[in-house]
Amino acid sequence: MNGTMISNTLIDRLANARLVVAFTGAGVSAESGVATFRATDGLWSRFKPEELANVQAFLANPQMVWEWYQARRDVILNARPNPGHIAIAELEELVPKVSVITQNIDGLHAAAGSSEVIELHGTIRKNFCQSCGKRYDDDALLTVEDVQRCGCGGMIRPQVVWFGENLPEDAVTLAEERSIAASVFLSIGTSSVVYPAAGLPLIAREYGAYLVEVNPEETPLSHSMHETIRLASGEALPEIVARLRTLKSA
Ligand code: BV8
Ligand code: ZN
Repeated sequence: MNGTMISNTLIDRLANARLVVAFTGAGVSAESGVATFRATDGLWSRFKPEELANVQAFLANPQMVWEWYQARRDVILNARPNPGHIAIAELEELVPKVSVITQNIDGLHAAAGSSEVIELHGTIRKNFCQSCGKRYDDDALLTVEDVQRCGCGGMIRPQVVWFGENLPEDAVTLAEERSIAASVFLSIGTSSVVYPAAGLPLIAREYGAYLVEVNPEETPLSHSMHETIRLASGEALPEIVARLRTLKSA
Protein backbone atom coordinates (compact mmCIF):
# COMPACT_ATOMS: atom_id res chain seq x y z
CA MET A 1 0.00 0.00 0.00
CA ASN A 2 1.82 3.08 -1.20
CA GLY A 3 1.05 6.74 -1.54
CA THR A 4 -0.60 9.40 0.55
CA MET A 5 -3.77 7.38 1.29
CA ILE A 6 -4.17 6.22 4.89
CA SER A 7 -5.60 2.71 4.50
CA ASN A 8 -8.49 1.17 6.44
CA THR A 9 -6.13 -1.72 7.12
CA LEU A 10 -3.92 0.58 9.18
CA ILE A 11 -6.89 1.96 11.15
CA ASP A 12 -8.16 -1.61 11.78
CA ARG A 13 -4.69 -2.74 12.85
CA LEU A 14 -4.48 0.17 15.29
CA ALA A 15 -7.99 -0.56 16.63
CA ASN A 16 -6.90 -4.12 17.46
CA ALA A 17 -3.34 -3.30 18.49
CA ARG A 18 -1.92 -4.27 21.89
CA LEU A 19 1.25 -2.20 21.49
CA VAL A 20 1.97 0.57 18.97
CA VAL A 21 5.50 1.87 18.48
CA ALA A 22 6.07 5.39 17.14
CA PHE A 23 9.68 5.41 15.92
CA THR A 24 10.66 9.00 15.13
CA GLY A 25 13.44 11.06 13.59
CA ALA A 26 14.08 14.75 12.97
CA GLY A 27 11.18 14.99 10.51
CA VAL A 28 8.60 14.79 13.30
CA SER A 29 10.08 18.00 14.80
CA ALA A 30 10.42 19.85 11.48
CA GLU A 31 6.97 21.45 11.88
CA SER A 32 8.09 22.73 15.29
CA GLY A 33 10.76 24.74 13.50
CA VAL A 34 13.63 22.40 14.43
CA ALA A 35 15.88 21.84 11.39
CA THR A 36 16.34 18.26 10.21
CA PHE A 37 19.77 16.85 9.43
CA ARG A 38 19.62 15.78 5.81
CA ALA A 39 16.93 17.92 4.18
CA THR A 40 18.29 20.53 1.77
CA ASP A 41 18.05 23.25 4.45
CA GLY A 42 19.07 20.68 7.05
CA LEU A 43 21.75 21.03 9.69
CA TRP A 44 24.13 18.83 7.77
CA SER A 45 23.82 20.89 4.58
CA ARG A 46 26.32 23.38 6.03
CA PHE A 47 28.24 20.90 8.16
CA LYS A 48 29.03 17.19 7.90
CA PRO A 49 28.19 14.84 10.79
CA GLU A 50 31.81 13.76 10.99
CA GLU A 51 32.80 17.41 11.41
CA LEU A 52 30.60 18.07 14.41
CA ALA A 53 28.69 15.20 16.02
CA ASN A 54 31.70 13.17 17.16
CA VAL A 55 34.22 13.15 20.02
CA GLN A 56 37.25 13.86 17.81
CA ALA A 57 35.61 17.06 16.51
CA PHE A 58 34.76 18.09 20.07
CA LEU A 59 38.29 17.47 21.37
CA ALA A 60 39.81 19.22 18.33
CA ASN A 61 37.37 22.17 18.28
CA PRO A 62 35.44 22.19 21.57
CA GLN A 63 34.23 25.80 21.20
CA MET A 64 32.95 25.25 17.63
CA VAL A 65 31.04 22.09 18.56
CA TRP A 66 29.70 23.69 21.76
CA GLU A 67 28.48 26.74 19.78
CA TRP A 68 26.74 24.46 17.25
CA TYR A 69 24.83 22.83 20.10
CA GLN A 70 24.05 26.16 21.75
CA ALA A 71 22.62 27.39 18.43
CA ARG A 72 20.42 24.28 18.28
CA ARG A 73 19.43 24.68 21.94
CA ASP A 74 18.28 28.23 21.23
CA VAL A 75 15.80 26.82 18.71
CA ILE A 76 14.85 23.70 20.64
CA LEU A 77 14.28 25.39 24.03
CA ASN A 78 11.77 27.74 22.34
CA ALA A 79 10.15 25.04 20.20
CA ARG A 80 6.70 23.66 20.94
CA PRO A 81 5.31 20.21 20.16
CA ASN A 82 3.46 20.25 16.81
CA PRO A 83 0.23 18.39 15.85
CA GLY A 84 2.32 15.32 14.97
CA HIS A 85 3.83 15.05 18.48
CA ILE A 86 0.40 15.72 20.01
CA ALA A 87 -1.34 13.06 17.89
CA ILE A 88 1.24 10.48 19.02
CA ALA A 89 0.49 11.40 22.65
CA GLU A 90 -3.29 11.23 22.00
CA LEU A 91 -2.88 7.72 20.57
CA GLU A 92 -2.43 6.60 24.20
CA GLU A 93 -6.15 7.23 24.81
CA LEU A 94 -7.05 4.84 21.98
CA VAL A 95 -4.50 2.02 22.22
CA PRO A 96 -3.59 -0.06 25.32
CA LYS A 97 0.13 0.77 25.07
CA VAL A 98 2.14 3.27 22.98
CA SER A 99 5.93 3.41 23.07
CA VAL A 100 7.83 6.29 21.46
CA ILE A 101 11.33 5.36 20.32
CA THR A 102 13.01 8.56 19.19
CA GLN A 103 16.32 9.48 17.59
CA ASN A 104 15.61 13.10 18.45
CA ILE A 105 17.30 14.92 21.30
CA ASP A 106 14.78 17.78 21.60
CA GLY A 107 12.45 16.43 24.32
CA LEU A 108 9.33 17.42 22.35
CA HIS A 109 7.59 14.03 22.68
CA ALA A 110 7.66 14.27 26.49
CA ALA A 111 6.52 17.90 26.23
CA ALA A 112 3.54 16.70 24.13
CA GLY A 113 2.56 14.25 26.89
CA SER A 114 3.85 10.89 25.60
CA SER A 115 4.36 8.69 28.66
CA GLU A 116 7.05 6.31 27.38
CA VAL A 117 9.81 8.01 25.37
CA ILE A 118 12.98 6.04 24.67
CA GLU A 119 15.75 8.50 23.69
CA LEU A 120 18.16 6.41 21.63
CA HIS A 121 20.54 9.30 20.93
CA GLY A 122 20.36 11.12 24.27
CA THR A 123 19.11 14.60 25.03
CA ILE A 124 20.31 18.12 24.30
CA ARG A 125 18.78 19.27 27.61
CA LYS A 126 21.51 17.67 29.75
CA ASN A 127 25.33 17.76 29.83
CA PHE A 128 28.17 15.73 31.31
CA CYS A 129 31.97 15.85 31.67
CA GLN A 130 33.79 14.25 28.73
CA SER A 131 36.60 13.09 31.06
CA CYS A 132 35.05 11.92 34.33
CA GLY A 133 31.40 11.49 33.29
CA LYS A 134 30.05 13.78 36.02
CA ARG A 135 26.52 14.90 35.08
CA TYR A 136 25.69 18.60 34.68
CA ASP A 137 21.90 18.85 34.52
CA ASP A 138 21.43 22.51 35.44
CA ASP A 139 19.58 24.50 32.79
CA ALA A 140 21.97 27.44 33.22
CA LEU A 141 24.51 25.53 31.12
CA LEU A 142 22.07 25.43 28.19
CA THR A 143 22.69 29.07 27.38
CA VAL A 144 26.36 29.77 28.25
CA GLU A 145 28.45 30.90 25.29
CA ASP A 146 31.70 29.13 26.05
CA VAL A 147 32.47 25.48 26.63
CA GLN A 148 32.80 24.94 30.39
CA ARG A 149 35.32 22.93 32.41
CA CYS A 150 34.47 20.34 35.04
CA GLY A 151 36.20 20.43 38.44
CA CYS A 152 38.42 17.59 37.16
CA GLY A 153 39.59 19.83 34.30
CA GLY A 154 37.64 17.92 31.65
CA MET A 155 35.28 19.61 29.18
CA ILE A 156 31.51 19.57 29.63
CA ARG A 157 29.52 18.30 26.58
CA PRO A 158 25.87 17.67 25.64
CA GLN A 159 24.45 14.31 26.69
CA VAL A 160 23.92 13.16 23.10
CA VAL A 161 25.23 10.05 21.32
CA TRP A 162 27.89 11.06 18.79
CA PHE A 163 28.95 9.05 15.75
CA GLY A 164 31.16 6.16 16.74
CA GLU A 165 29.71 6.17 20.28
CA ASN A 166 27.54 3.40 21.65
CA LEU A 167 23.89 4.09 22.32
CA PRO A 168 22.67 3.86 25.96
CA GLU A 169 22.37 0.12 26.61
CA ASP A 170 19.10 0.31 28.58
CA ALA A 171 17.48 2.37 25.81
CA VAL A 172 18.56 -0.06 23.11
CA THR A 173 17.36 -3.10 25.10
CA LEU A 174 13.93 -1.60 25.77
CA ALA A 175 13.63 -0.32 22.17
CA GLU A 176 14.32 -3.82 20.85
CA GLU A 177 11.80 -5.38 23.26
CA ARG A 178 9.11 -2.90 22.15
CA SER A 179 9.90 -3.42 18.46
CA ILE A 180 9.60 -7.20 18.86
CA ALA A 181 6.27 -6.85 20.68
CA ALA A 182 4.78 -4.17 18.42
CA SER A 183 1.44 -4.87 16.66
CA VAL A 184 1.92 -1.70 14.57
CA PHE A 185 5.28 0.04 14.06
CA LEU A 186 5.07 3.60 12.69
CA SER A 187 8.40 4.88 11.28
CA ILE A 188 7.91 8.66 11.26
CA GLY A 189 10.15 11.41 9.89
CA THR A 190 13.41 9.54 9.64
CA SER A 191 15.78 9.10 6.69
CA SER A 192 16.48 5.57 8.00
CA VAL A 193 20.25 5.82 7.39
CA VAL A 194 21.70 5.88 10.92
CA TYR A 195 22.31 2.54 12.64
CA PRO A 196 21.64 0.74 14.92
CA ALA A 197 18.39 2.82 15.19
CA ALA A 198 17.41 2.20 11.57
CA GLY A 199 17.49 -1.55 12.21
CA LEU A 200 14.46 -1.39 14.54
CA PRO A 201 11.74 -1.27 11.84
CA LEU A 202 13.15 -4.47 10.31
CA ILE A 203 13.13 -6.22 13.70
CA ALA A 204 9.49 -5.19 14.15
CA ARG A 205 8.56 -6.51 10.71
CA GLU A 206 10.37 -9.78 11.36
CA TYR A 207 8.20 -10.30 14.48
CA GLY A 208 4.95 -9.61 12.68
CA ALA A 209 4.34 -5.89 13.15
CA TYR A 210 2.40 -3.96 10.52
CA LEU A 211 5.12 -1.60 9.29
CA VAL A 212 4.20 1.93 8.17
CA GLU A 213 6.39 4.82 6.97
CA VAL A 214 5.17 8.41 7.41
CA ASN A 215 7.51 10.60 5.37
CA PRO A 216 6.99 12.96 2.41
CA GLU A 217 10.10 11.41 0.83
CA GLU A 218 11.28 7.89 0.02
CA THR A 219 13.87 6.27 2.29
CA PRO A 220 16.08 3.18 1.92
CA LEU A 221 13.52 1.29 4.02
CA SER A 222 10.43 2.32 2.01
CA HIS A 223 10.41 -0.95 0.10
CA SER A 224 10.28 -2.90 3.41
CA MET A 225 7.14 -1.11 4.57
CA HIS A 226 3.64 -2.63 4.43
CA GLU A 227 2.34 0.89 3.86
CA THR A 228 3.93 4.27 3.06
CA ILE A 229 2.14 7.56 3.71
CA ARG A 230 3.77 10.36 1.72
CA LEU A 231 2.55 13.16 3.98
CA ALA A 232 4.04 15.40 6.66
CA SER A 233 3.65 13.90 10.14
CA GLY A 234 1.73 16.97 11.33
CA GLU A 235 -0.89 16.18 8.68
CA ALA A 236 -0.94 12.36 8.61
CA LEU A 237 -0.89 11.61 12.37
CA PRO A 238 -3.87 13.78 13.42
CA GLU A 239 -5.86 12.21 10.54
CA ILE A 240 -4.92 8.70 11.67
CA VAL A 241 -5.96 9.50 15.27
CA ALA A 242 -9.25 11.09 14.11
CA ARG A 243 -10.17 8.05 11.98
CA LEU A 244 -9.24 5.66 14.80
CA ARG A 245 -11.35 7.66 17.26
CA THR A 246 -14.32 7.52 14.85
CA LEU A 247 -13.95 3.76 14.35
CA LYS A 248 -13.74 3.13 18.10
CA SER A 249 -16.75 5.30 18.90
CA ALA A 250 -18.88 3.62 16.18
C1 BV8 B 1 27.30 3.21 16.80
C2 BV8 B 1 22.77 12.79 17.98
C3 BV8 B 1 28.63 1.46 17.66
C4 BV8 B 1 23.64 13.95 18.05
C5 BV8 B 1 23.10 11.46 15.99
C6 BV8 B 1 31.87 4.09 10.60
C7 BV8 B 1 32.46 4.46 11.81
C8 BV8 B 1 31.71 4.57 12.98
C9 BV8 B 1 30.35 4.31 12.96
C10 BV8 B 1 29.79 3.94 11.75
C11 BV8 B 1 30.50 3.83 10.58
N1 BV8 B 1 29.66 3.47 9.58
C12 BV8 B 1 28.42 3.36 10.08
C13 BV8 B 1 28.50 3.62 11.40
C14 BV8 B 1 27.43 3.60 12.31
C15 BV8 B 1 26.94 5.03 12.46
C16 BV8 B 1 26.00 5.29 11.30
O1 BV8 B 1 24.93 4.73 11.24
N2 BV8 B 1 26.43 6.15 10.33
C17 BV8 B 1 25.58 6.40 9.17
C18 BV8 B 1 25.57 7.91 8.87
C19 BV8 B 1 26.12 5.60 8.00
N3 BV8 B 1 26.23 5.02 13.71
C20 BV8 B 1 26.86 5.36 14.84
O2 BV8 B 1 28.00 5.81 14.88
C21 BV8 B 1 26.06 5.14 16.09
N4 BV8 B 1 26.87 4.46 17.05
O3 BV8 B 1 27.11 2.63 15.78
O4 BV8 B 1 28.04 2.69 17.88
C22 BV8 B 1 29.98 1.76 17.11
C23 BV8 B 1 30.96 2.22 17.96
C24 BV8 B 1 32.23 2.47 17.45
C25 BV8 B 1 32.52 2.28 16.08
C26 BV8 B 1 31.50 1.84 15.23
C27 BV8 B 1 30.23 1.59 15.73
C28 BV8 B 1 25.66 6.48 16.69
C29 BV8 B 1 24.62 7.13 15.81
C30 BV8 B 1 24.03 8.34 16.53
C31 BV8 B 1 24.69 9.59 16.00
N5 BV8 B 1 24.02 10.75 16.58
N6 BV8 B 1 22.52 12.50 16.58
C32 BV8 B 1 22.96 15.19 17.54
O5 BV8 B 1 21.73 15.15 17.27
O6 BV8 B 1 23.66 16.18 17.40
S1 BV8 B 1 22.58 11.02 14.44
C33 BV8 B 1 21.48 12.13 13.72
O7 BV8 B 1 21.05 11.53 12.50
C34 BV8 B 1 20.17 12.29 14.46
O8 BV8 B 1 20.25 12.19 15.82
C35 BV8 B 1 19.29 11.20 13.96
O9 BV8 B 1 19.26 10.22 14.93
C36 BV8 B 1 20.05 10.62 12.83
C37 BV8 B 1 19.15 10.32 11.67
O10 BV8 B 1 18.61 11.52 11.22
P1 BV8 B 1 17.01 11.62 11.10
O11 BV8 B 1 16.44 11.76 12.46
O12 BV8 B 1 16.48 10.51 10.27
O13 BV8 B 1 16.85 13.00 10.37
P2 BV8 B 1 17.18 13.29 8.84
O14 BV8 B 1 17.33 14.76 8.66
O15 BV8 B 1 18.27 12.39 8.36
O16 BV8 B 1 15.84 12.83 8.09
C38 BV8 B 1 14.66 13.56 8.31
C39 BV8 B 1 13.57 12.82 7.57
O17 BV8 B 1 12.34 13.44 7.87
C40 BV8 B 1 13.74 12.87 6.07
O18 BV8 B 1 13.54 11.58 5.53
C41 BV8 B 1 12.64 13.83 5.61
O19 BV8 B 1 12.09 13.45 4.36
C42 BV8 B 1 11.62 13.65 6.68
N7 BV8 B 1 10.76 14.80 6.94
C43 BV8 B 1 11.04 16.11 6.77
N8 BV8 B 1 9.97 16.86 7.16
C44 BV8 B 1 9.02 15.98 7.60
C45 BV8 B 1 9.52 14.67 7.46
N9 BV8 B 1 8.81 13.58 7.81
C46 BV8 B 1 7.57 13.78 8.31
N10 BV8 B 1 7.02 15.00 8.47
C47 BV8 B 1 7.71 16.12 8.14
N11 BV8 B 1 7.15 17.35 8.31
ZN1 ZN C 1 35.07 15.86 35.11
